[in-house]
Amino acid sequence: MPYLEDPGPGRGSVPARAAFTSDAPALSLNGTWRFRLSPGLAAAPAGIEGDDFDDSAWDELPVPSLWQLHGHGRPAYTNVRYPFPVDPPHVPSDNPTGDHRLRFDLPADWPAGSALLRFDGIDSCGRIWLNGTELGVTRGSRLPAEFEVGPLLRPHGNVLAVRVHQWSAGSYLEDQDMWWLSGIFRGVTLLARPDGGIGDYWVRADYDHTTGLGTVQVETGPDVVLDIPELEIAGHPAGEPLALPVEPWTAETPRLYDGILSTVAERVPVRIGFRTVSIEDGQLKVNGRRLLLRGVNRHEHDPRTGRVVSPETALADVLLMKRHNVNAVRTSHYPPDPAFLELCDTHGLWVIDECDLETHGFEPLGWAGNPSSDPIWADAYLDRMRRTVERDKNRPSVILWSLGNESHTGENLARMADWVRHRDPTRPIHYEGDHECAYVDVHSRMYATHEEVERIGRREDDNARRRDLPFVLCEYGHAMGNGPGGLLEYRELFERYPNCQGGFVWEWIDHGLAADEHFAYGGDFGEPIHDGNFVIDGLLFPDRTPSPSLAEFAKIIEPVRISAGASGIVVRNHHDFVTTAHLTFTWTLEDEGITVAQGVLDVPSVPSGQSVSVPLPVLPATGGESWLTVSAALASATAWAPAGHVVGWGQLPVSAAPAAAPLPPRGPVFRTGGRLVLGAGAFDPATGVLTSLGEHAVHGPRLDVWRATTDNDRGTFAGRPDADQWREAGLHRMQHRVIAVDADGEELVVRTRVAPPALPSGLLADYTWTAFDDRLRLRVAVTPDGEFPGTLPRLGLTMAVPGAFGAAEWFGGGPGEAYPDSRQAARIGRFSRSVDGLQTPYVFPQENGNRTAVRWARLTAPDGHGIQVDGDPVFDFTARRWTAAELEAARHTDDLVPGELVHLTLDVAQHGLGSASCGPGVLPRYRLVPQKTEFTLWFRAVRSR
Ligand code: IPT
Repeated sequence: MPYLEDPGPGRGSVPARAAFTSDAPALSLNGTWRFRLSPGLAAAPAGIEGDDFDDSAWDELPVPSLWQLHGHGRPAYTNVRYPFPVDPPHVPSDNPTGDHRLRFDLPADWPAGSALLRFDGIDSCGRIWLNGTELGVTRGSRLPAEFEVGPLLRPHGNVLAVRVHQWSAGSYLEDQDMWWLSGIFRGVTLLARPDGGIGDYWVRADYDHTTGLGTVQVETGPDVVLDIPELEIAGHPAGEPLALPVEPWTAETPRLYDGILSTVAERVPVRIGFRTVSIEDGQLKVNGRRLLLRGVNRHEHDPRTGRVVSPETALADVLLMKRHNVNAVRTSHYPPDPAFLELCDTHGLWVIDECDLETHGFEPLGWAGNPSSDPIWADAYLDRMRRTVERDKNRPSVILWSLGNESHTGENLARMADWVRHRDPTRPIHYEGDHECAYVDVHSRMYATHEEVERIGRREDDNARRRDLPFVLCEYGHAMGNGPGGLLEYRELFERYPNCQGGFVWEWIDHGLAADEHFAYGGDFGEPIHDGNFVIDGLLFPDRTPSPSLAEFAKIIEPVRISAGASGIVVRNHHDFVTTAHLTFTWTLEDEGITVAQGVLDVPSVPSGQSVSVPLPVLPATGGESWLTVSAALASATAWAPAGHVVGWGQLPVSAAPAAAPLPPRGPVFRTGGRLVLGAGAFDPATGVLTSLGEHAVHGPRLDVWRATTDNDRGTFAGRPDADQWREAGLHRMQHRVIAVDADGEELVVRTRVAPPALPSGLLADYTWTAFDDRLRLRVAVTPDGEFPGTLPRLGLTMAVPGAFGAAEWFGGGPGEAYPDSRQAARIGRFSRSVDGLQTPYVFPQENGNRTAVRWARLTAPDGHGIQVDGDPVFDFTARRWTAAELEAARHTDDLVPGELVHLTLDVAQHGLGSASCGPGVLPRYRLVPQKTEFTLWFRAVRSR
């Protein structure tokens, strides 16, 4: 069988073993290689393995890299569909083939004897030669392969040739939702293997929480001894169990003991974490405690290098996760670069380590021909699982093995599970696709609705086996574009039902690729079939700037929750293990958003799962609306954040805004110069629309219910998309009919009907303007007229103001955007941003930037002049340099071109966000159903203080 179409594992490599470093010589072969891309195997040059092959005309390419990101070929994105005919195990003859060559010398002191050439990842299939001899073929892109090369090495002028094919039989097993990219994308290393060295090892370190004793026993070769200086262990025969009092490893307390495994020939540094994973009473536990997984799904992604992720980038991910209260990672959907897992050990993250396996492209075919149940693939499945487990078995952070993703079910998966259970009985098995839970230890679902999670929590599942297993959502909270909404309600379920042990938000980072002035997504490279921006669904933007959803998630999963109680401040500790002794509590009193007093709050140490109530501090009197903010921060620096880093906060209302003294209205309305004038406002007599406020030209406010649809508004997973219903109702093109402009008294009353073309239903909107001192009060009454179906995107006003008003300041919810079902991260305070800084740059432009619960907002020009809007009591607003229609039409961030005006939305309500791009829609309580609504806003021209 031609090797490209061989459904089995690769060939020629040595048995899988743990990833580790030692004091034996090692030579990194990363760097600049020679490279040539051919359109297929037939067109590839012959003899590339030869010493005298002339590659001087070839290009240079860094290794590791993915060649499509270095000007050879183009990236392509599909989610589920294979971009080639489904004809397993065959692949197209037009199979981009990248030949890589490196000439290298050995260091002068390189020892004779055995040496392994290690490839940490080649996508998708590599054929390898050293000094003219073929070593073998790799498959399993995100798994290592090592080849014995000792006898082939020469001191100088070694020639390593690697022929990499974009497509191989293995591609059928690698249909993950991500870019199709090819190359030697992880490190290449030459490792000297001393005689009598340590070929492989497995540090099995358990912790007995009932006795406080750790047990360590190393499965390795003969004559290996273990030293753990910190525990005064020296020269212990590694294979013999050792029990001693230790501090356990948990994601909250990532306690590692440095040790050394040694033989006369080799020393291997090891970091030992003592912990025991178990399933008891239908709950997943570590060291005897139930876990609540506050997790994310992490793909390896860098906007410039794709799945080539540097150690710095891996560290950035871990630090960002830890600083946002994330405690778990699912390595969707392949084992990550090994460096990432070491960071998880060091900094503390629970890991589901997932095998490199997905055959999702068979789903649209009704799973006909799915490799999971076809014996010709059985060895490949087992090989992938074996290489995953052997590589990562020493990582205490790994608490579950996952067989893969979206590969339906079948005998090959069951065999993988059998093998794991036998090889590593210490870690339970996860695989979402085993719906009957026939061969897994954990019940897992993706994107289940709140109702379904609730049923599982109540143990109402009619499948008895499933009912008694711990439950996790391996994917939920699809973070595509603006959203998700509804995370809070999932948290409530995880806290209510002990068997519902949390989940993993889909997903950590947008896979946008850096293009000239924007981030590219599917279709931007001319792919004939693609899935557009479905690859842009992370909590981070592609450049790793947090999107608002990460702040929201961090707030929802905060490990310490602070709230108002009957007799003071309630502090609840939601850590799974630690007390609050490592935290300092401080309070700040703000009067209308200005700090007037602060102090330290004395909070006794709270054990995990418990709460205390502490009295309010003595507070000075305030004149305006005031709030007490209490924060819990790290008392001292950790490896992942500085001292003072806030892990949780809460706000308590202290005093309300004083009631304003009633003022006499300042009518009547008069006509002058073809305008209607009332107080500080001038109006168009025909339309009743405000045209100036003080000295400033404005247009509007007028009723408006449209928003530039979000990915979730357009999402199809929860039935008919809201956006379709809104469009069908014509909400994006409402027309205004002026029924009457009544300017005869103290007030200006404008009656209108706002309705879509071609339809009989509409909204009656009455605007009543009254002038007081320098302010105008606007009362709006909205009444649905006729059968108004479904929901509205938003309900409020739009208004255009001069483009010079580029600075915003507000008192209300902030600092970030918020929507009804995604507003936990918004606190009440006084914030300022430029208008440009109010925008959230979603890679695929859409509604964004809404500030909620706003008491007042001011927009001013550099000279301090501007306007202020006051709520009665509150409103939501956005301010942008383009209209909602322009935002809706944009496809990339740089399509948004600032216009001459600033467009404001001033809303009484917004429809929720939901998660329908891949999950449930907006929960009933957050749906904006049209009904008779009245709201009031105040307007005035200001000069900022
Ligand atoms: C699920 C996949 O497991 C994941 O890889 C990703 O594609 C995600 O959806 C959507 O972004 S698959 C599923 C919802 C059918």
